[in-house]
Amino acid sequence: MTRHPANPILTRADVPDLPPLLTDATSVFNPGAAKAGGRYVLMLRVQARSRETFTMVAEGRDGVRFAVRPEVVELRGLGRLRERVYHVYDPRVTRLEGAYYVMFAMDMDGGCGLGLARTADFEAFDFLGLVSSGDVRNGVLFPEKVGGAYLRFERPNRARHAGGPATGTEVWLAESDDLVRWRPRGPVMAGRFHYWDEYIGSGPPPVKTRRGWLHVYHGVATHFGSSNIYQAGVALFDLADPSRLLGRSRGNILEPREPYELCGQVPNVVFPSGMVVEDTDAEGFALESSPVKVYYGAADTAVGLALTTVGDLLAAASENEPG
Ligand code: BMA
Repeated sequence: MTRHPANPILTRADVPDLPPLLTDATSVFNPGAAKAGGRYVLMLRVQARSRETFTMVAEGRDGVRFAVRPEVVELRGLGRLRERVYHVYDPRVTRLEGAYYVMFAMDMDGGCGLGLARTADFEAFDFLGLVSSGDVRNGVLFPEKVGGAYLRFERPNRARHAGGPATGTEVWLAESDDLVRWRPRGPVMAGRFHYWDEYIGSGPPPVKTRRGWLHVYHGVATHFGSSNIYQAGVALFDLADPSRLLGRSRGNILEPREPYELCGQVPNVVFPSGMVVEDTDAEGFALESSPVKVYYGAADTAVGLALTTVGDLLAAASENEPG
């Protein structure tokens, strides 16, 4: 992938003050993305100096320059949840059956869970519930039913970096009839110990192509147990049976190199979370020639934009396994 020359496309300086909640924001990162009615929309993870997390919406016409709306997203109905939610973060946006669904992580007393919200217009958001059990993160909804069921990838948190939060080495596939109650089907992709993606988790939601479900993900390399390196890679899953991994990039396709990726709240991080595919055919398959915009969090501090095409991602996903 190639970095856009305007990177980082959003920094804390772009976040409007909303006193007393938010003044002089600390960081803005890990955005969900969609193209809705000709405009590009980002759902941003904004952190305040109180270390509270807010979700904010940014909009733009060209996918590069964004204006952050001066309001905090309210998830209608979240207050009805019995668990206390400390942080809502890392939203992933999927267009499904004519609406936009946002799946996000929620930090609670018992660990991390997945929450789901629906919006028609990125103005009003309805919270649909806590949609996971156990400690899990990086939930991404498929854009359509497959074999009669709604599907998502998710990443159970069953491992831990030295001194760090719970993380995971496997992406799982889960299915649902109503988007609220989910049944895990099993692991579909594992981390490659010793190489670039030892710990893994989904990035943006999978994209339908004629050759399979194209899926950008993140991999974490532990570097002598000190600084973990977060990178982006790409995998391909079977169209009819997305539990079948068809291919996977041998190396990463984006790694921290620029100062805004190497330095920040959490150094050495590129964290892909939003993806816009420009061109699809009449049946909704992404065209191989289509430009792709990948939005990513840089060092848990700013938002970067990387450019590629569906064809280039497919080529990278057929390189396959080291080790
Ligand atoms: C992961 C997630 C991301 C974050 C990354 C780097 O485990 O929590 O939200 O960007 O760590 O800190």
